[in-house]
Amino acid sequence: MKYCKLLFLEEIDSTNNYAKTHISDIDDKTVVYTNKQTNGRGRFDRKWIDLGNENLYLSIVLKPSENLKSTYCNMTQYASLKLSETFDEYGVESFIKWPNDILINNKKISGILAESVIKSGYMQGIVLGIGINLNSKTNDLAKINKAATSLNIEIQNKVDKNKFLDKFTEKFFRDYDKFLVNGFLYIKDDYIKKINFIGKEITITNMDNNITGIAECVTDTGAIIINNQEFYTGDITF
Ligand code: BT5
Repeated sequence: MKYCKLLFLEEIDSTNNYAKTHISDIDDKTVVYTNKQTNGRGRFDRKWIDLGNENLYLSIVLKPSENLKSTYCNMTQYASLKLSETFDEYGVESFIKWPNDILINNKKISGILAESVIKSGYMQGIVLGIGINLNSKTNDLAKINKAATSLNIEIQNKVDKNKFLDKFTEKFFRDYDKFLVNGFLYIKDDYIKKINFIGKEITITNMDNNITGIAECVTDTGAIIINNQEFYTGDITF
């Protein structure tokens, strides 16, 4: 693994919690991962369900310099593109459900939780938490409150977890420095190919507000335009 450092924990409440608490002791470009996550989190205090130790639960710790902070808000988009490109290598077509899910056959296979760590008004870094279903049982997936899938089911074969981690981290870090400097524009064309709702009517839910309209485009800074308004966060349905 030449692209990043790895920090393995056998069991932890949440790799994001661990990375945030210990951020001062963790180097830039470190991937914290675990076999068992007892209290995995999604956005807005939702849960990320642990489906066993053959799946991936990881947090990438990033500490870019102050002058590159404007790219922070596009980090989830960058990670989702690199994840989707990793799935390509397994011969399955995946889509990015903006802003933070990866879907295969309309079922969620991966989710991303990006959190900034700010101490005394100073940004210490960003923790990109990612859950990826690699080897899960259909029965366990059925217990999740939304349609979910796992790579072993899609390719009808067991997935080597370490190989997947290797492929993903290589993809993520190979382009990361260029992405930091150039921002969303650097990935815009590739990103747009991986989303499937431009030109369709979508509803975006943002802080309990629903806005419905045609998703017009993605801007050079990664926002979605609906009804002439820019959105960087929210949940979409279409
Ligand atoms: C996310 O939130 O999708 C972000 C999930 C991030 C999880 C990783 S695991 C490593 C790191 N440490 C953490 O504590 N978290 C990160 P959100 O968009 O809010 O989606 C949450 C929803 O996804 C839940 O309410 C369920 O509907 C669904 N879900 C939960 N577990 C799932 C799973 N294993 N597979 C597919 N869908 C799941």
